[in-house]
Amino acid sequence: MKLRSLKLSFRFVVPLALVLAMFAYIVVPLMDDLTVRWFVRDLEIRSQSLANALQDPLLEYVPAGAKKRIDQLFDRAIDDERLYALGFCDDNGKLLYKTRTYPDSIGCRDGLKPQGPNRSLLRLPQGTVHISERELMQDGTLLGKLILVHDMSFIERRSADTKKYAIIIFVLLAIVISFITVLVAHISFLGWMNSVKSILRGELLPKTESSKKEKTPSEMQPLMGDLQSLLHEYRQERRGQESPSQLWTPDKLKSLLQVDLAGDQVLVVSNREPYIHTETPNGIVVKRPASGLVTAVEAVMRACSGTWIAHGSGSGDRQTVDSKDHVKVPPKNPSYTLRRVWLTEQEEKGYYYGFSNEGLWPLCHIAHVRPVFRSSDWDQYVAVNQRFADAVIQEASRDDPVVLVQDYHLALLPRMVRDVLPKATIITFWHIPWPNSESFGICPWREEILDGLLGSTILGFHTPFHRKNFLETVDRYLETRIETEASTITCRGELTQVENYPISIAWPEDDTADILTVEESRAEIRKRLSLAPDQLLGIGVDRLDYTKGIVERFAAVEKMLEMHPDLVGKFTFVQIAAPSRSSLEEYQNFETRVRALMDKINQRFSSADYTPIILKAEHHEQDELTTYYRAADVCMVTSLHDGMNLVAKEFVAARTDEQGVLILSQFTGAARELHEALIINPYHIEQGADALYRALRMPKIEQRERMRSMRALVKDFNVYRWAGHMLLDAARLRQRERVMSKIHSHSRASLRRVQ
Ligand code: GDG
Repeated sequence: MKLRSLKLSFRFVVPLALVLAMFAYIVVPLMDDLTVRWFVRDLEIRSQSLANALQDPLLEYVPAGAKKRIDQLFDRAIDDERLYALGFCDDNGKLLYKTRTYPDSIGCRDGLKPQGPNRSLLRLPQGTVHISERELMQDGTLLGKLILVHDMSFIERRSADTKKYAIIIFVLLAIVISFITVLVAHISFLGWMNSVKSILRGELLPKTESSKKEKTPSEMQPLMGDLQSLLHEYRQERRGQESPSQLWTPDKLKSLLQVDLAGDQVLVVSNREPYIHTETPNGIVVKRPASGLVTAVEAVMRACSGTWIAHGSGSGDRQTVDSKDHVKVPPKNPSYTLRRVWLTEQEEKGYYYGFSNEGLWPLCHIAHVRPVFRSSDWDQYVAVNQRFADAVIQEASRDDPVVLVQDYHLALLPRMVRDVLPKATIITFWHIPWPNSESFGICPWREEILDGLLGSTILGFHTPFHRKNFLETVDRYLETRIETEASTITCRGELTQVENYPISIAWPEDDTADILTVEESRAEIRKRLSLAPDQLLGIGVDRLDYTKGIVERFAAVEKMLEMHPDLVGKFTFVQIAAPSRSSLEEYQNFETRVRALMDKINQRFSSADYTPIILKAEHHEQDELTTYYRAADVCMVTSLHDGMNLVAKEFVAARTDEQGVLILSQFTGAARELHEALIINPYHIEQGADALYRALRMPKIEQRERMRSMRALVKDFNVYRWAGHMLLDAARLRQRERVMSKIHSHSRASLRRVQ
């Protein structure tokens, strides 16, 4: 405290001292010089008038040699206290008459050199004097010259006094100004602090855009937006961290639905269905597709029943539904209804492969693949969104269902449903990143997409960054009212709450008896791949997609083997790559690149019984994936851009032994939560290689510390919490809407009574 005030006074005193010094050494001498010049000019005028007055008597007395009269004349003249002495020299330069006071050294001024800026000044032992002379002429002949000597000491005295007073006045002024400045600064600071406090307490939060300017002090307005969004993020994070010890479970989610959304109908709508029935020579088989969305939402649906509306994409799908296109799932333990929507090949091509995956997918991911937009794809996208919206409306057994809309395939659906079911609570979750407003501007139908999404009651993203990008995009392209602090957008008179809800996975329940333990998994996978029991194993699990950084991952493996040849033969990397969107050329090219790089690396390092990279480009069952996660020493998630990435969380959840290292791309949403992973930039190949080596050499104790911490986080922040928070927010909004509509109908009734 003392040090701070010392610093403050130092900051204050030093500039003041500098200003004073400048004043004393520059301003005061200048003032002094100016004053002297003024006085000298005065004295010269004065000397002229005196000489004029003395001229006539002298012209009379000098030729007459009247010394006495001249002495009297001179003595009378020097009665004036400032005129110090008078002298008269003849035309030969001889001093004829002088007063007693006349300094001998002046004589007739021959050989005298006056000093200073004013050549009329002369410094004598008795003080500085001013000398002026006047030639006396008679009938055109020079009679002599009159020398007038003025005392300058009074000027020096005055100058010294002026200096003194000027410095005193300046010091006083400086103190007064400083005091006023400090006072004003203090008062402004207090005012500013009070404004900040009011904002933090929510007192200055505007209810409407126009009141924003009225209420907020002008100096606070530039800060308002930043403070509000910081506050929002802080509240969000705090809400996310509230009582993490209270574990969110399927039961808790169920009771939330019963209590807070009592009796409300839950409908999920997504493109991808959670179960695909496929015809095979051995009959129809059912599979869970490789999709992060399905992984997350399926867990929620198991907990809350309801109906899931999705595209029936399997060859055996039609055979397995009833007359209403319904089928009960999961097949082993049915707990909710799957309603299938049928699409023609042309519709699927335009809406799914075209607009969604050649347009929106690359548009939203920074993976340097150019989006392609075609009008014909857009037409299909609009038509198919309408098809799904119709299915939602058909499945709705009441006018206010809770509709959970999933992902970028169905951006127009919220508005379509809202138009028919205005009371529905529509929660839309965008599973992929949202780009910045400039990038999004590339989409030729950007306004339509934004308007479609704003039909939602709640719109969710994984991270605050994506949420912010969305708000900025809407701000740029649509006429709406945006409340940054509350994170709401009002469009066409309806409010959309935009939030970040980081998605997660279902924390594995205890009844996993049929899944292999870590020890069994290690042995099983090594045996299956013909590896030595102590072989170091790395794993990657992804859809075969260019956003997942598979090429960069392989390059990092290659670099690591190159830098650490001792690990050649001892380390194997297994890439599980579920086929995805393989009818698109971009995906086919990507697979070719992946395979070519793998072949190159394998050729470079393999031997008779060693292959560094094994690619399993096929679909795997979830339990199999868990076995791989458990068998691995390191899991590499190197996405170039990813909304969240659930593989990272699944690996952590599978490691009941608290061992294994996660390498995680900084460009995933998961990197915001799993800080104990080795976070890398996947574009930096050496960094990836170093992380891989470090992971393979990491002491068990460090692995445990990191894994334990990540497991605690994923356990607490599981998918039930994700869904729970969205549904709780929806319940709150529904409650508010019900109260408001009651108030409106009461006030309408009273109005009618009055009329
Ligand atoms: C999107 C966003 C976001 C993989 N292979 C198989 C298989 N998988 C499963 C994994 C995991 C899921 O697929 C992949 O999830 P990701 O999150 O990694 O990625 P996306 O599919 O791109 O998901 C993503 C996610 O939505 C959720 O919001 O995290 O950012 O891009 O669960 O285990 N599953 C099966 N067989 C496989 O061969 N059954």
